[in-house]
Amino acid sequence: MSMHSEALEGASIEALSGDPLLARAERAMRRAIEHLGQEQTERGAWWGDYGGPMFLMPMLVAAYHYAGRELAADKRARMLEYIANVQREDGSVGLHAEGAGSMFTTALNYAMIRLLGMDPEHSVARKMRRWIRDRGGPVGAASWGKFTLAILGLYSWEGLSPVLPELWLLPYSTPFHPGRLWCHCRQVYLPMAYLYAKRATVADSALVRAIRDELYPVPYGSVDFAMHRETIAAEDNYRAASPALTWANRAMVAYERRAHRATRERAIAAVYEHICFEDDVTTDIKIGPVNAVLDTLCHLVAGDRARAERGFAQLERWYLWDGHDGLKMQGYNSTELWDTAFAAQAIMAAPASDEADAVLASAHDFVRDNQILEDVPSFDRFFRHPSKGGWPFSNRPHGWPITDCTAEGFKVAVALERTQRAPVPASLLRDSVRLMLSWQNEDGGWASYERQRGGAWIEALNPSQVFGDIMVDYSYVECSSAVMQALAAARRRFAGEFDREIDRALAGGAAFLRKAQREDGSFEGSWAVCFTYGTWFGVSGLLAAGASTRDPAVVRACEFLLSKQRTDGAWGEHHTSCAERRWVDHPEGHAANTSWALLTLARADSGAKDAMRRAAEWLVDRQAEDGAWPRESLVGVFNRTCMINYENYRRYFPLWALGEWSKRSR
Ligand code: LAN
Repeated sequence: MSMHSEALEGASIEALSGDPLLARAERAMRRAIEHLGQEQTERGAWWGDYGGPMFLMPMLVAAYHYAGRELAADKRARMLEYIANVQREDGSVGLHAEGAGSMFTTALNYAMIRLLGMDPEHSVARKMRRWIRDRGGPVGAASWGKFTLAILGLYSWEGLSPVLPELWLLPYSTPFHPGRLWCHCRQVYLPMAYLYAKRATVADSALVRAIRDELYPVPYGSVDFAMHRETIAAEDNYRAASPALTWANRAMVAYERRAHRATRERAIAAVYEHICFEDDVTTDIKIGPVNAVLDTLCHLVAGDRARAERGFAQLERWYLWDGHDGLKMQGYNSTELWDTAFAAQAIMAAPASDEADAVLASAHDFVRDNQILEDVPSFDRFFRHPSKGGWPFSNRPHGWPITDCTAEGFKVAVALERTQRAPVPASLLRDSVRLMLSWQNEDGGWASYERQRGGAWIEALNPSQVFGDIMVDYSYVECSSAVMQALAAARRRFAGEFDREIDRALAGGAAFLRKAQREDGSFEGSWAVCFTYGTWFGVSGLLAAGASTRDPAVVRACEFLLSKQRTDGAWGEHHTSCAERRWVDHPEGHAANTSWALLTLARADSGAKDAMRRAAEWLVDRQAEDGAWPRESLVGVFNRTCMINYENYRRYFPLWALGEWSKRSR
């Protein structure tokens, strides 16, 4: 479209509304949709850089090294470029790309750059090495770091707390049975138990011996590793060991000395069966990046070359991403369903156009074609919940359904049902409703993948040191709210069919959200930074359950947001909000934070018209030439401490917020 006609159209809107800001917002939305159209993949999806965590790629490179596999030279070079880009001034590497240095990730990335062929005298290597050695070396790394180094022959298995495969032989009634753990935790410790039991270690080599000498400030042979099981660098100690964990670790060390051979063999076989099952139900993609690597290593150890091959093929196909700052390993196999469901809803909130309709039609088809159609076989024997009717975070080949992804997929499927030639069949929508109902927890909320199966007390046994809240699948504000919004849509769509069940579920959900609201009116988010994100979900969930915009909980939430607005109209929250669990100002306004706050105020019909206008104006001013918003600091998070990049949030959340705000301001 020429500048001239754009100006003319803008003028006509301005004339209609008499409000130049609304006209500018409308133009911004049109450009944002155009940009989204250009970014949409052939399959109708959006998919973006999902890097951030800095412990993933070293694990991948360790697996390549173990297998004696070479990564292509151009890939190796781009990986090294990435590390040079995220290395901190002081030489360290953070747990995530923007975090302060940790021994866990600095030691692992040092091993990685050396395995990738970087010269030890390269300035990147020299600075990193100095940081590690000045702090006593890898004996202070968090447990997953020591574990990976042990596989590489850069740490001794003696220096680890055991990861016992025998736990998988316990009856499910045991309160800490692995089947009760959060699926991501369970799927990480599953292959770890196998690799630990096998003490799987790469063959000794001159390179390994050289890296040992470089990493440790004292001769490697002189380190008494058994003395360092509980050693932890201050930088890595987010969750200090509880007395219960210390006791459990010591008990396991004692057990390990006397482990009964036949039982150990039985346990290894049971664990390996679960690992193969995970291959089979995820098209070898696996639930997440850590078990994608570790399971593949297990197949190498087991000598199943075919499974190992398939594992490597899927790792390269799905988990590697060549991004703006280098080649990295992603936190999931893709972000497609999540991004597509949000982008579609953002576009639907904006003024309609032919271009928007075309983009929506193919987005719809992607959502339709990536719903999960079947439960996994013998799901209960493998501690899986039913899957039929759910949606995953990424795509159907991955296959694990998630509560809030199901909710967002369902919302899009229903919203577009009447306008599409081949919508999701009603029977599959019903399956989805039943699945969402089946996921509700006793506390009224919804967790991420499954119902909560174990008590929160198990968190005292969290062995990771660097992550918070990984042991069981807790109810989350975001997941609960998303499902509640979807159930409210289902109640309208299937009037009369599920009314009683849905009403009961919504009442429980609302009770959970009210309890989760903090003194200051905010809701804490768990999967993005932090209180703007959580409050958007908290308020949207309450409204979906029928709360009025005058409800004191809604009003208090808005007051909280207004108290955090910056003088320039934006909101900006620093990622340390998540670890510290209190609001921490970001030095700058952030487009995603601002969008979530504006969406909340608009939906809550807040009287703060001027505050909303200033937020909208900030967003409009901030839009970049290409129709997106500029890349800002990382805004995704998991387990309180680790940031992750949602590249597309800057493409659709501002659009969504401007859409909902302007609709209500006309
Ligand atoms: C994800 C990605 C998706 C995300 C949302 C759907 C956005 C969220 O609303 C619910 C939680 C979920 C499913 C989620 C949980 C934690 C994950 C799986 C990740 C952030 C992607 C990577 C992360 C995983 C745990 C990384 C491996 C590290 C461990 C501590 C096991």
